[in-house]
Amino acid sequence: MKRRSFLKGAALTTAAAAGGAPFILTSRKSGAQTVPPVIPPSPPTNPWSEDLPSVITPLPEVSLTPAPTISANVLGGEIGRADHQRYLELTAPDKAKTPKLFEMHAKENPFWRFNTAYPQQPIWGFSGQTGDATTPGPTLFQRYGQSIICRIYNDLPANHVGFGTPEISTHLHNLHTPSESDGFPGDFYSATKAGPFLSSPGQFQDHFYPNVLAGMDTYGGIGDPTEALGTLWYHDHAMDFTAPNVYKGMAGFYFIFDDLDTGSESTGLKLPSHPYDYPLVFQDKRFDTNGKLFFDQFAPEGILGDKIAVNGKIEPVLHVERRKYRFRLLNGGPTRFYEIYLQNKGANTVYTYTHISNDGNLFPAPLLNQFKVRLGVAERADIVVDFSKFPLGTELYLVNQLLQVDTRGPGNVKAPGTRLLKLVVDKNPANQDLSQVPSVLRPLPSLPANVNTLPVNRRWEFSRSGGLWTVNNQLFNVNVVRAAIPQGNGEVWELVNPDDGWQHPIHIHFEEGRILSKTVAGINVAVPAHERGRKDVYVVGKNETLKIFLRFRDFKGKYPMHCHNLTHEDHAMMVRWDIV
Ligand SMILES: [Cu+2]
Repeated sequence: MKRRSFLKGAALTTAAAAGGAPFILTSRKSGAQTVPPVIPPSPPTNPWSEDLPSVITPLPEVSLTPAPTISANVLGGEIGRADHQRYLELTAPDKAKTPKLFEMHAKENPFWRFNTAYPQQPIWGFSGQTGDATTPGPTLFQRYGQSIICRIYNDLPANHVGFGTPEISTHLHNLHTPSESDGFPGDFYSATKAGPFLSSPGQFQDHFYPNVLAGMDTYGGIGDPTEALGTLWYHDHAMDFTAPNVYKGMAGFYFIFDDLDTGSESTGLKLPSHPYDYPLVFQDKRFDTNGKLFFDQFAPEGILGDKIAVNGKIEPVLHVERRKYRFRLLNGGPTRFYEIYLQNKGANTVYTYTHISNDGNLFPAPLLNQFKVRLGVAERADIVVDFSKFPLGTELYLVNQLLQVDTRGPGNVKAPGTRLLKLVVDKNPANQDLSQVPSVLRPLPSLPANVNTLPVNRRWEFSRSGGLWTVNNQLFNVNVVRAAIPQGNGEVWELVNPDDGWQHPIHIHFEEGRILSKTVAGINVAVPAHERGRKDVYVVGKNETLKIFLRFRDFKGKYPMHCHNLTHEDHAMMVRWDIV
């Protein structure tokens, strides 16, 4: 809180005194860099000049030295975290088994190229045990019922100059993860600094991801299979600096499979599978006149990117085969909303696809023949595109048709939109495409019979105060528990946006919830089909109130709820709630 009031307060005051010119101040480390009051547009890029890899490489299993321990191995270089909850019980053979081991390094890559028109420049990303950091970082392929330890080293440059902070707290959004491994914003660390709840700094943290399903204690085994997620992502969540750190590149995907969504085209649902199961993250970026990534981490309204990186590249190309693909779309922020269409080269035809999942959760039944999907920050959509209907040589584009001119929220939809990714259908499939999208996917968990008449347990109002962002008129304070929730509770929460200007994609960590009702200016409106399943990001539009149902099962400890507009989150639209 002191850091925020000092740095952000000072920046705002200075900016105001200087006639509104914003400053880039770096966190605790370096001097100020004055920027012009009006940010010029990003310089031109060379579209379609670089290919994305046709096949992604899953993060490999490794051995860890020193071996992982239940209590923090502080002498071995680990941060002073709390003990892993329920570790012995969860890693038993009949639960989630002995953990498989993985290792990642958060570090700088000095030679990243967002586009061939821009110079090589530093990004912050993740690598595996060896190799260069990339953005997005490595994709983890995991399975429910098989726990893992993911050791994350912080190798970021301690003497860094520029936006961002070299302390990290990596959040895996939205695995059913014990609090001490969840990447709580206050649990940031480096070799020399540690957040207020850690007993010491360190070079790495062991994250225990039990890969169990919510409802384990009531359902038994590894939990309720209707609570499975499929598409998750990890990203830095360091308090007050999530926006600049994620903007610098610190994010990646985590796929998780089970007996239904197996990751194989010959078992379970037989959805298109690796290498035809492909992640795509969209991130809005702004570049200065030299083509260097630009951000103002002290502007509480944030920065609207005018270039959209797709997997870390502006206007890249993906070569595909004439068959079905599962694309896992993610809005990686910081600010923009997207509405994604598949369009032909002449920009006069849009094609349909099958929408199978929202926020990583398969629908009970696929939404067929969809033309569009809208994504607020951190929302995910899995879509299946069948390229077999296109002749060899066809060029297609994923486009964004949602206009947005400021950071408040999206405007109208307007064709033809902005091309984000070029898809070239230039190969016949090596093998017959046996994948399918069955008419039944994953059933929804049951809700209490009286869920629609249950009283509202908590009401959260997201608004603006003194130029910053508040929840129930308060800024985030990492020490204040705004809700102490008994473990096992099911609760009804109201998310309220009283403002007619801004839209807030609200993320609640830990368990998936359900939207019970939506009202706009007091009038009940229908919940759209793709929002009727399970969710973990709830876009609260202008003058909107959402009533949601959530459960808080299996683990204890501190978790946050926050706006996932990364700038709002840092300035400080977040609350801490604890399961007790
Ligand atoms: Cu917001």
